[in-house]
Order: sequence, then C-alpha cells, then structure tokens
Amino acid sequence: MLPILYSFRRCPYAIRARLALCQAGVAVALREVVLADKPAAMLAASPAGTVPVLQLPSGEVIAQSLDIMRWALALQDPDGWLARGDTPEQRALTHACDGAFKHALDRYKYAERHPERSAHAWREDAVACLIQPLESQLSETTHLGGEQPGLADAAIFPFVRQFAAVDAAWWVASPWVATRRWHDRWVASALMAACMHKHAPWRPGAAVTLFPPGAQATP
Ligand SMILES: N[C@@H](CCC(=O)N[C@@H](CS)C(=O)NCC(=O)O)C(=O)O
Repeated sequence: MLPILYSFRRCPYAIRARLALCQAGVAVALREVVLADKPAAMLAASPAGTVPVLQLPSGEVIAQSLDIMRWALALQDPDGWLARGDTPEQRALTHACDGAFKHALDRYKYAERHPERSAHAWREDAVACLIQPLESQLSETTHLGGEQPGLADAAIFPFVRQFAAVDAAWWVASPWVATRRWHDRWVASALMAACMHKHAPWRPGAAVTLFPPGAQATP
C-alpha cells in the first residue's frame, strides 16, 4: 500500500510537498483534488479540508505541507536538503513566507477584494517581508543554503512563483535580480517539470496515479 497524497496542481503548498516527495523519490498515490468539490475521503482524513494531505498506510495523516516535506526527506534525502536547507535563518524565511508574505500576496493578487489598500501597497509589503531578505541572501549564494538547493528553497519558491505571476511585466523589470535568477532556475528545473504534470481530478475507484512520474509501486 502506498501513501495517498491529496494535491492540487497549482497550490503552492501542494507544490512544495510534491517537490520534496519527488526529490526524496518517495512514491505516493496522487489524488488530484478540485477545491470546490473535495473528495469525502480527503475530508474524512483531514476535516480542515486544505491540500496537501498525506495519508499513510498506517492511517496517520500529515496535513501540513512543511511536515510532508520533512517526512519525505527524513525517509530519503539524497542531496542533503535537510542538512543544507533547514537552518534557523531559513526556517525564519519560510515562516515569513507562510505568514506575512502570504498575507500580502493574497491581497496583492486579489486587490479588488481588499480596497482598503492598493495593490502597490500590498506588493511593497510582500517585497519588504520576503523578497528583500531573499535578495540579500541570493546575492551571496545561488540558493539559500549555498550553491545547491535545500528544503527552504523548495518551500519558498512556489510562493515567489505565484508572486511573480501576478504582474509578470513588473517582475521581469524589478530590481530583484538574484531572486529572479533563483526563481527562473526553479521554474526551469527537472524537478518542477516532474511536479507539474496535469492530472484529471481523482474519483473513487479511479486507477492509481503514481507520483513522482515513473515511480515504482513496489520497491
Ligand atoms: N498550512 C497548510 C495550508 C494549506 C492551504 O491553505 N492550502 C490551500 C490551497 S493553496 C487550501 O487547501 N485551501 C482550502 C480551500 O481552498 O478550500 C499547509 O501548509 O499545508
């Protein structure tokens, strides 16, 4: 029996979980979810109803994306993502990403729903709490923990991807050269390609979709 991953292709939390599972080479049965029509089996496993959710064969449920990343990399971590990418400084950046940055990103992205401030003001907040700190580190090293990527890079990148896409013309002309280079490397990576395949929504009784692509059901 494989662990089951309830996932949504474009969700940044689900993307970070898939990046870690793929990097670790840990096989799961992927169940693509439509957020407006969540499967009863997923809600039974995790009533909070957020993706990603990982349900282990033991019945244990991991419903936080960072916990799924750490679970996968604790099993197999061929390139040392945990050792390189989980320092206190990087944890602080990931915390800023999931907190203040995500808050500002949602409002920058859907500024019309938050007329109390302009899109520009939300974007300034997002830059101050994450993009600037990223830029100062990535001006020194290719990735957050050195020349090779680690956990924090994979945890943070999907959110920067979303930020960059809100106003792509602004992003490509922005002064965040090192962060853009880092973002572009991740966008073009084999790992992202493997994580972004499109899958039809899962229905009870559907054939198993193995993830990462090419994974073997039995070791
Ligand atoms: N803290 C959670 C957050 C996950 C989350 O908020 N995912 C969003 C999708 S990007 C979600 O499922 N939202 C519920 C919904 O849209 O119904 C984690 O790290 O996994």
